Amino acid sequence: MEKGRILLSVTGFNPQRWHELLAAERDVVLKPDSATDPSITYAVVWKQPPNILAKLPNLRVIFSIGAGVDHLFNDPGLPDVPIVRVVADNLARHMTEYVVWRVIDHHRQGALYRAQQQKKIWHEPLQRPAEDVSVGIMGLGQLGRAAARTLMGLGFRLNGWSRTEQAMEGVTTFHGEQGLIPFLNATDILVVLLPHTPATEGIISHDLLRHLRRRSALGGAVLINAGRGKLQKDADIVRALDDGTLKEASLDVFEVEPLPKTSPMWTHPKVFITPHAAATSDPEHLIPPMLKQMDAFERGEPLDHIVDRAAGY
Ligand code: NDP
Ligand code: OXD
Repeated sequence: MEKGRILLSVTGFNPQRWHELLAAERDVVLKPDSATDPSITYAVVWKQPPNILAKLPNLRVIFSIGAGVDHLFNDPGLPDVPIVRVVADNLARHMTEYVVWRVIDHHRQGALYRAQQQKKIWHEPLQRPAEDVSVGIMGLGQLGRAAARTLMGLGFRLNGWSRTEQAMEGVTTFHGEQGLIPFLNATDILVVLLPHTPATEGIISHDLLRHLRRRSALGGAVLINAGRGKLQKDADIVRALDDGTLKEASLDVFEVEPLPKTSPMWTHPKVFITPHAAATSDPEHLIPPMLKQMDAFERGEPLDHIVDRAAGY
């Protein structure tokens, strides 16, 4: 098979570096010259405009620029070719940093110390050890497992929830609908690393949050969402923070992004916000394995990290 051409289609950020690295080895089209460019074999995409892929007659593989592929499924004309998503140590480390940063900040009472500093208060609050705190990872996949491993090393107790039955040493695992409430009941800090699929949309509701452990070593339950904004109901989170169902939240993702200026989350004293920046795809690390996969595909070898379309991730 000949070296296939690539369509690079991105919205929301400047793809210059992605272009340079891909173009070092292959012919790259930034905008298809014609809507039906027959020379394009691969598409490398992040939120591509709807229906552009459907018009490429010889498209063989779609590469998602992110680990999440919900951005692709928004396209009503998504062709029926394999979709490869990002699975990379670099991304997992990046996400682990974010999760550990937020877990530690909540555990070590960062918000309280920041408030004390504002008022020049010298006071040491009671600090419970990590072993008294259970972190529940919702979505025990590539990123959830990486974060769990590091948190375990810090002494936290770990629970994990997945769609299918999973095992991980040192982690108490739960799965499926029947495992959800027991998982929440055993969790003080809920870390959401699920994909956005029809089954997970809106799952982080007030009703779900009220099942978290209240008698917690932290003095209340904590939510950290670095999965997707559409997993959560923003208004329910605000309600949960206001009525004490949640003590604090760290949110990297929101129902609408960028988070509208009118959102009460921006100024909520119990919310810590980052702008969908928990683990940004880094072309320097992600392009080389992508190009390797294209070479392997052309030698007739199987692709890695193919999305299960029926499951939606
Ligand atoms: P994986 O596919 O490796 O893991 C997904 C996990 O979620 C699996 O454990 C899976 O269960 C579980 N899951 C999926 N659907 C359900 C369900 N209906 N009920 C229960 N569990 C479910 O994904 P990654 O770990 O690589 O990535 C996770 C998500 O993180 C991405 O989809 C993306 O949305 C988000 N992300 C966010 C970033 C950011 O910067 N904020 C950066 C990168 C990713 P099972 O094990 O049974 O398959
Ligand atoms: C991803 C993301 O899915 O950056 O990789 O959100």
